[in-house]
Amino acid sequence: MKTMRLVVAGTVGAGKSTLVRTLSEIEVVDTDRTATDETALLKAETTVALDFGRLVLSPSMDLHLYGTPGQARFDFMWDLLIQNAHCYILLVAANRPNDFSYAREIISFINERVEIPMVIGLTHMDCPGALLPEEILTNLGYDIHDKTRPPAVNMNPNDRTSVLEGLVVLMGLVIAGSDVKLSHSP
Ligand SMILES: Nc1nc2c(ncn2[C@@H]2O[C@H](COP(=O)(O)OP(=O)(O)O)[C@@H](O)[C@H]2O)c(=O)[nH]1
Ligand SMILES: [Mg+2]
Repeated sequence: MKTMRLVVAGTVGAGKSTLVRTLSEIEVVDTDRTATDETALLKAETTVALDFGRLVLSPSMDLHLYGTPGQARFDFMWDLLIQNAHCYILLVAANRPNDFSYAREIISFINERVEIPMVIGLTHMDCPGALLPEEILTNLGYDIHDKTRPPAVNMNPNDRTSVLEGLVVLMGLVIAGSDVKLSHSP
């Protein structure tokens, strides 16, 4: 059995834990704890280490999903997870423009360490105040006409179909990247 490891990164409350739960076929192992800092204003629980889920892609391949903690003080976990990842999704909530610069920092953090396929998942597009995809991408530092920039996909992590659409785009990039070597499970 081959294993593909997908990291779900992004800002606090963007939907990382929800995405892992929506996709996973096993009960998710999570490390959500009561939020005690500024995160408590956004939500009661926050991920302190990781969310782990698993999805069988084919008889010979499974997908391991790793949701990262959102807060920068847990960035040692980002490092650990990303060093072993084959690809990643960066989630950003479209209705929280104040978080865009932080999302940009997360992208830089990851891209300084690894060169792996990525997709930008735009969440909360259904919420009041959601910005347009092109506005968000510009704020993340991308030229929207640049054909080499990562694809952006609208997704609601609560909706399995929309998440699978994003996953298909990402898998297309993984397959296109010839140097991706998947690891065999022990
Ligand atoms: N309406 C809506 N709610 C969302 C969307 N994405 C995530 N949420 C909600 O946002 C909240 C925070 O999600 P969570 O997965 O804990 O975020 P995390 O901090 O990135 O792990 C949850 O209540 C989700 O159901 C979206 O696209 N639309
Ligand atoms: Mg979380």
